[in-house]
Amino acid sequence: EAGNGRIEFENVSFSYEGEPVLKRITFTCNPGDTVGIIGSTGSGKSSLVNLLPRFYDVDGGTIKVDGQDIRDLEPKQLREKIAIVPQKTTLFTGTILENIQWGREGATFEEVEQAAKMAQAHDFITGTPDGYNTRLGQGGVNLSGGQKQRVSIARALVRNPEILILDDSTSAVDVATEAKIKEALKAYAKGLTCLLIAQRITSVMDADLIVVLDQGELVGYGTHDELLKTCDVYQQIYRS
Ligand code: DUT
Repeated sequence: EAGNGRIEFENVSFSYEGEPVLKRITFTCNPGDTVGIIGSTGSGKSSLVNLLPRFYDVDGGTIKVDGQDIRDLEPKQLREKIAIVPQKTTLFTGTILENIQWGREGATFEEVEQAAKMAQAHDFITGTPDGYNTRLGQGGVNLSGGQKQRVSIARALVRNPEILILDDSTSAVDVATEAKIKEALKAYAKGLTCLLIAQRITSVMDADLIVVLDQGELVGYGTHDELLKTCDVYQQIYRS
């Protein structure tokens, strides 16, 4: 019954230095679900997702992945299950291919291409002078913000995770392309649980579940339609 990519937060509390940033957060993501996370700046969205790869550990409560407390997983197991595209993503001086392979150097060209297609990066990559062998950075090509974000998503996908975390990773991508990325993630054969932090409400409206954070508290948890009826904070975000 513990399927692949199930996430359970149980009464999770967290603080950096004293000041509580997350307060008794409880929610569950089912395998294959896309879960949107929304809330004003500083509400704790990044902190919440950064607990999953154990960039930080909880002060109280438990986070389980596929039924196991993440503190009981080997770092290697955790890295195989979870891929995160951080808010500030970094591409290095090297080819686009090398940048996508980073973290899984053994990935074949076909795997890289498949990941790039899902991330809606393949078309602009093949439009650059040397395609996947185009060099980025110093002495090479500079990509736009949205293109960099898509290469970063491809880099996460090539690792074949069960859980993909996108921390504001489509903020510079246009709405139509973002929709295509989300479609591709949904269609992914193996199933992929996706946590999607976004500023735009349109980015999360169609998610299976939306988590609404406000000053470190979970103030809403449901679908768009449910939250419009039940969650003041969500209504405010929707109207603004
Ligand atoms: N915070 C720290 N240290 C850090 C990161 C964040 O003290 O290294 C604080 C800032 C804020 C709270 O934690 O008061 C939550 O920050 P977080 O970045 O998790 O919030 P967010 O909802 O992701 O904000 P944004 O939408 O601006 O990214």
